[in-house]
Amino acid sequence: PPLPIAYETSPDGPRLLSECRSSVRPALAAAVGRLHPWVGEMAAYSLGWCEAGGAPSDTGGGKGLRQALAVLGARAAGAPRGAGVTAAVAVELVHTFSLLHDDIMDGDATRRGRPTAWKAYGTGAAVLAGDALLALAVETVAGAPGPHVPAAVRHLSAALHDLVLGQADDLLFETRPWTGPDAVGPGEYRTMAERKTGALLGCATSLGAVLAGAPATTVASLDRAGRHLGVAFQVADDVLGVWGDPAVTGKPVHSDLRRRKKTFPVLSALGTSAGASLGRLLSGAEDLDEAGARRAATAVE
Ligand code: GRG
Repeated sequence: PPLPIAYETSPDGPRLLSECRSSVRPALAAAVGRLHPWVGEMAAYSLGWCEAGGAPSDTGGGKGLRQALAVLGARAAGAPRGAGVTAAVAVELVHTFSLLHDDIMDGDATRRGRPTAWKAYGTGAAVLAGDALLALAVETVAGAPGPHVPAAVRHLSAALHDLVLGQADDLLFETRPWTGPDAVGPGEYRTMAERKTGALLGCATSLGAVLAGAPATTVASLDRAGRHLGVAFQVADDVLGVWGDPAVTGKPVHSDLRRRKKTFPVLSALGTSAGASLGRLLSGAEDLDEAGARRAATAVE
């Protein structure tokens, strides 16, 4: 059925992202400014606002997709501008926290073309910075004006639980075999992606509507749209992890294959007639060398 919300399209996605990022930046900077200076520096570093050591710089940070979805989702629901900005700040803080902790869990050395926070500041410090960002996100929603704040805090918390579940699914996938009855299936992959990536995108599109007291059907529609987008986004990310140009992705060529990650293209290929030989190639614990990764990429293709 038609959704009870307005929608807008733009021929210029990057411009829209940049406009939304600029409109959220003062509120995001004010929130980060409330952190302990040392922790705040790590947060600012992770957001691309300074160098390690604190010297100001602007490396651009991330694309700002979640911020833009929050601003536009709130606008689509007819929420006041402030509700969209609050939602954008909260989801960007959660996103930054999740990347900080994810980079530690994965042992990744670079993010957005720079050393990851744990590489620049040490693991303990980066865990702490992530913790502070998560607390700040909840505080941002809890401190918003209006009678719908408790519902918004619950909405954000539900998304955080899904994020944890998605990350848990992803980690547990690593312990599962490549082939046979215990292998990871496409349905499980979808659930994982919807939680790990979709939950926060769904929260982004819908949190401003919750803060503004929009009808439950509007909130559910916006949330569902964000979740679908999250699954599509994760699949696209996985495709880039196999075939992406390192100059664009910032990751080494075949990085996900070399690390034997159970991503969408790989799991799909395992279900085909070439699956058994691909499964044999991927079975093992060590990272694949470049020749092995190239053979795996050909098999996946
Ligand atoms: C909520 C307590 C709690 C834990 C979270 C660490 C973790 C548990 C979950 C990790 C979730 C995660 C890192 C998902 C990956 C999502 C993803 C594809 C991120 C990349 O997003 P982009 O491309 O990044 O929008 P930029 O750099 O543009 O911001």
